[in-house]
Amino acid sequence: MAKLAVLIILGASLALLGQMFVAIRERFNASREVEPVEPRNCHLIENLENGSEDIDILPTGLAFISSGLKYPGLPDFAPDEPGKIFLMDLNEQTPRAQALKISDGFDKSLFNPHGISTFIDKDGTVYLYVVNHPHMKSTVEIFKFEEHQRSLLHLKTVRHKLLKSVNDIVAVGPEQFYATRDHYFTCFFLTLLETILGLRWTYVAFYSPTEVKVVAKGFNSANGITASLDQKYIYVADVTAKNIHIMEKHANWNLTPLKVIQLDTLVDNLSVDPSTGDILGGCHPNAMKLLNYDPNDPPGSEVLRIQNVLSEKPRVNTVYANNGSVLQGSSVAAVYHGKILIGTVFHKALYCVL
Ligand SMILES: [Ca+2]
Ligand SMILES: [Ca+2]
Repeated sequence: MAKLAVLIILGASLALLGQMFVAIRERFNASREVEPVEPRNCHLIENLENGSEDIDILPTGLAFISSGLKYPGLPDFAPDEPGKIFLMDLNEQTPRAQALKISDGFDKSLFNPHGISTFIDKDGTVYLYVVNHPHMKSTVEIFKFEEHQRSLLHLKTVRHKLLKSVNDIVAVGPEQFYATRDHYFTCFFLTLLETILGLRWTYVAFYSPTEVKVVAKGFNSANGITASLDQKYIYVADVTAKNIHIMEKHANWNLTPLKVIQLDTLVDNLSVDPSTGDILGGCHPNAMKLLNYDPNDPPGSEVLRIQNVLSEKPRVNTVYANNGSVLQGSSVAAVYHGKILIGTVFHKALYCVL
């Protein structure tokens, strides 16, 4: 009898494990391959070899690029080098990426930049907000951009108990922003478990010097975040749920869900086309290849454009798709006057004229 009980328990455990294995493969699109979609006029950007996880382009065509992210479980080609913020002027005939100087009074040796966002104040001052992970913790660094010196002046480090495992931010004021939390747990093993179990314990937090609060919750893994051109809506990518949440923003900064755009790819960072309001998503077509990195079968890249975001039937087009032979692990895309920049978590970055 005891043997039978052991056998039943073993059988049930194996069945459960099998089910979990299938669920993980499905969640990470483990068997998906991409059909190539490659604009003709593209080239890899010199100097950007170790990631370009997030990109934010100013209305003047200056692009900020965060590079050198160290993130548990993901490849890193320069583990001993601190991260950097690069600048590119997309008005130039052949734009080059140049690392920005960072003022003293900020520990550059621990700089581990992740999501970024810019904010232009009424007087024209440009602020750059950067999610930073010194010692794998989360802070938000606020810099003032000094264009003539091509440098960043560090103003403030924001820390808060609600700002844990921060992935991306969108600045909505000189000291106000929304931030996504991508995992509930901070220990790597538990983060893996929460992904496997499909827990919906992550959220969007709002920060201001006087008030910090959770404004939207119930995401598998809240990742990229941005605002609509009119600032009335906030768009949030839930990467492992493979969708984008459209949320209405209220005067008290609370968010209410409006709709969800379901996709078949793991959406990372979002940007908005300044000329159309379309959403551009940097996506991971097969995240299993990202987590089990093999240079001989690398993770691919995919950029989607979502038109008529607020309509009943938004249109989804593929702007770029590659199996990893050119670009691996795309995490963001942003456009300016017919040009597109595509960034990656740990690989290179691509510039195309569309
Ligand atoms: Ca961002
Ligand atoms: Ca991200």
